[in-house]
Amino acid sequence: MNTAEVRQWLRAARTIVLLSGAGMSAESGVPTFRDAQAGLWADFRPEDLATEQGFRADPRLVWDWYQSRREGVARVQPNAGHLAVAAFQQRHPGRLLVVTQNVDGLHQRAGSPGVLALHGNLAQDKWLEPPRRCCDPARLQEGRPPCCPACGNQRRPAVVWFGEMLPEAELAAAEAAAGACDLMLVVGTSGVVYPAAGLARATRGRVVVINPEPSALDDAADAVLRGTSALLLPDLLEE
Ligand code: BJW
Repeated sequence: MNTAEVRQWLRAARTIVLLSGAGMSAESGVPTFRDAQAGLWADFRPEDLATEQGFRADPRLVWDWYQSRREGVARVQPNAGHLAVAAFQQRHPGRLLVVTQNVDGLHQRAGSPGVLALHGNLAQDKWLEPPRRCCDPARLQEGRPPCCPACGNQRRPAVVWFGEMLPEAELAAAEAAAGACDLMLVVGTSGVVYPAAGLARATRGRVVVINPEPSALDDAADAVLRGTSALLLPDLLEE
């Protein structure tokens, strides 16, 4: 399968969903999760960092890890892949929807409208426990993590950890769009985390995987393009 044929599919597709994962932001300098050497989990077990139990067991460790990622993301910029997607959306309003597992906000910063962020937002916090009357995000006791000075309720990153439900409205909209689209671009994801990965298996349209390495969704693809998102997307989406 070559890029010319995929470009033809893109031209013919009335509705396109782009499902992105951490690899989409790799060329911006954001580490992926599962890269054995440089990945975000290279030195940790995922359940120690990306679960509520992990946070409760060591809130400072998890808070500091997210703070360091926030600082990292604040220093980087959307790459040529993000920008090509946003430019395509501007030229073809309503034709391409971005559904992302990423929490880094780079699609949004590139100018993509209506991004469905399935795993939350790294830049935001929320309460660990349901907020009580005393819990006011404008009046926090500083700390790692900060907390409510009256009851001690802690702030935590507003991301979706393992075992937690995805935001209902975003997931429902993503499922509807995936089910109905003519073409799905699956970009930079290992395809092992559900329900996001299931979107690529539930579409009635063609599936194109863009990834320099094998992924768990290759078997669901009509075409697999072995290359990086910042190189391939500008080429595919130029018209
Ligand atoms: C490039 C590149 C370049 C590199 N260009 N590409 C069905 C079956 C089995 C298990 C489950 C199931 N349904 C649900 C589950 C449980 C669980 C799950 O999926 N577990 C599996 C891992 C086994 N799912 C959940 O718990 C979800 N919740 C849920 O289902 O709720 C209902 C429920 C509740 C209670 C009980 C049961 C069900 C929630 C999942 C939340 C995932 N959260 C994280 C952390 C977010 C916060 C944070 O950022 O810290 O989301 S985990 C992490 O993985 C993060 C990512 O979004 C997600 C996906 O990772 P991604 O993006 O694919 O990154 P990598 O690193 O894996 O891959 C990068 C890829 O890029 C690689 O392929 C590279 O080759 C490639 N690449 N450079 C293009 N330049």
